[in-house]
Amino acid sequence: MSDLFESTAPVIKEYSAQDIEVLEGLEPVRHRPGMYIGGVDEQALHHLVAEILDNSMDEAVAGFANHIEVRVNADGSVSIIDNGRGIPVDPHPKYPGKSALEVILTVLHSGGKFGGGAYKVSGGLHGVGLSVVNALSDRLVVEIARDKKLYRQEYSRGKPLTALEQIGNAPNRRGTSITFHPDAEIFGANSTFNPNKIYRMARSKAFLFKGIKILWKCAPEVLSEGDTTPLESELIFPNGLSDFLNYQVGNRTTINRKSFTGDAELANDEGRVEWAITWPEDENGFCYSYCNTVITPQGGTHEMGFKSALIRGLKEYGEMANVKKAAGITAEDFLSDACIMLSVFIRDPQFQGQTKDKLTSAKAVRLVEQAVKDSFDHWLTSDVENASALLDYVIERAESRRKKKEEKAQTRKTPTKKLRLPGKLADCSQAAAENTEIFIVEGDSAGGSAKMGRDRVTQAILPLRGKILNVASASLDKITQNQEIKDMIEALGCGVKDHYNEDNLRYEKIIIMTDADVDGAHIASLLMTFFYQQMPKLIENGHLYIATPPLYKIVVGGNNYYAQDDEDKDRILKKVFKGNQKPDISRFKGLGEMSAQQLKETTMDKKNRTLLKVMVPSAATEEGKEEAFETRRQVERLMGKNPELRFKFIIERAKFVDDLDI
Ligand code: 0RA
Repeated sequence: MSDLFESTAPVIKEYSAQDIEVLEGLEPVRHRPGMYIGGVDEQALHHLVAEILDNSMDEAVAGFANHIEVRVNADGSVSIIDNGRGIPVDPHPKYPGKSALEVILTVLHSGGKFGGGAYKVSGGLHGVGLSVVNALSDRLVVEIARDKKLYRQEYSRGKPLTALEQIGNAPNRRGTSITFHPDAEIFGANSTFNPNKIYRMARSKAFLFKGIKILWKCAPEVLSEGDTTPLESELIFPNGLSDFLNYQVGNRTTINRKSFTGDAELANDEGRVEWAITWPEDENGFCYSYCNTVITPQGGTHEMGFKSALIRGLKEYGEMANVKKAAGITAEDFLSDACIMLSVFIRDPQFQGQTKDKLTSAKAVRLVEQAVKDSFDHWLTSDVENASALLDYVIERAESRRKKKEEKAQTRKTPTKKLRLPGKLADCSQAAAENTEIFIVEGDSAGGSAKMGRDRVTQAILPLRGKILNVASASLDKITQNQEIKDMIEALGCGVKDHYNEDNLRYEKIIIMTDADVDGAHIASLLMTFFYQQMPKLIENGHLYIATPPLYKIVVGGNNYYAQDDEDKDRILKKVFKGNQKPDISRFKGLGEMSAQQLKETTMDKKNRTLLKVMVPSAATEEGKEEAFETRRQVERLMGKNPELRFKFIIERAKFVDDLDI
């Protein structure tokens, strides 16, 4: 056995140190800076500062530094100086002849690999590493105070200009000083730092981390006229986020007497959370959330946990105070127009996607929720007048939301009002739903052939552009804003979810018609997911169908045959092929390639077509319940928020597919 295994094992190429140099050198960064810092514009330029500052902040958050200096110098360079451990200068074990410092500054993604801060923010536009800043600077000077000695080295465009030198002693001091000047070859000759932007960046960091003192210095030469950025300032905010919130909210009046602010350790030593929230009367809210002092513009799991703690807390308070109406409030009513600042510190955070602006660490939901809940309950009960004012405000918002919704529903029902239908819909002429069909068609061109090939009296066509939103993973807001989905809901007329009313369904059959390829299958599955989630009764009552357009056209001896798939094609060929004839087989690239006549004959005509009926187990019957539950779980698993599950499902089944259509 083991022999066999040995003989078939793949040969793994061994990389030499030289290969690694080639693979990990900094040329790619200079060649394509946009891939690493998101462009070469002003924002990208300031990412360089954020990168260095984040590194010093990591050192502070991990408990090794409490003082940072940020300077904009007269020559247009920026210096960031911290009193952390100092970047290690000893020889690097894996790169003979190089110091750890040089590896960190010249090898991509090498920053946190040895003994780095436990709170390091991985990846993103920030977190690309000091080497990226070094590569894009025409001059970078690093000074390190470590082990009572002072070291210095200069770089240009990613390459050392000098050796690492010991330039003196540092008996009472530790830390890292990095001064860099962005390369005009990359950012253009006229690119300069905006001191105010850097000042605000530094100030945010000071707000976000109470334990830090940031000294700001700006050379007067770099301030343009009218710029009121201070030349020097000591940024230290002992009240952290609470100060930040006060600063952001200013003197606007609030519903609540006092903001709800605080901080707490997360369970199991997982980190910390800090928050500050208030409810402004003008309802001009915001929600700024951060992870390890880096902003998460798209929110994520920490925000979910925080909001969940608050809405649960308020509802429970309402129940306790016997306020019946509190049962109907939602997180939206409570929090969508509040001013929220939320900051978490967790180890090895996970972020979403390319831009990494959303925290996805699953554990953050529960940890933050737990940590905040007690504190919020206490805040509510400690000032009953304050809590009642807030609860009244939220109930009022919930009621006005409900009223608006009712009004909307009312106007929809008014018979004098003409039914609103989407512009893209080619409706059928018959008014009664009986015996009518709507084809939901992928793409405008296919929609065109379908319109021409249809029976105008009973068949309607709604062309959809491209892939529809994956409703299983999108927020309700996104779903209702999506044009394709809006059009579909309007055309069907029956409403969604709790408002679904089959009496208003405008067609008897809803037929999904997409290309006979993987993309088409994907769109069909997205559409089925949509119906399954938003109008399950429509499926249960047998209204949803899938059209089966052919994949091949076969011409033999002047006769046309259409085949659904390869099996079908072989079957037809076997049946009709005669020795002396030469069959002409063509494959349709999509519905749009078929003529209106072909589409009618093969796919739409009630006499010739094959429709697949979409069915799900009905939750209405006892035996169906279990199965229906399992189906829902499976749909959630495959189409829902967690792409890993979908990926796993596809990978697991991929081995059974021998003819992947790519
Ligand atoms: C790698 C390892 C260690 C610290 C640092 C990097 C470090 C990087 C920067 C960047 C700016 N300031 C910094 N301070 C430290 C850990 C060294 C140790 O274990 O002593």
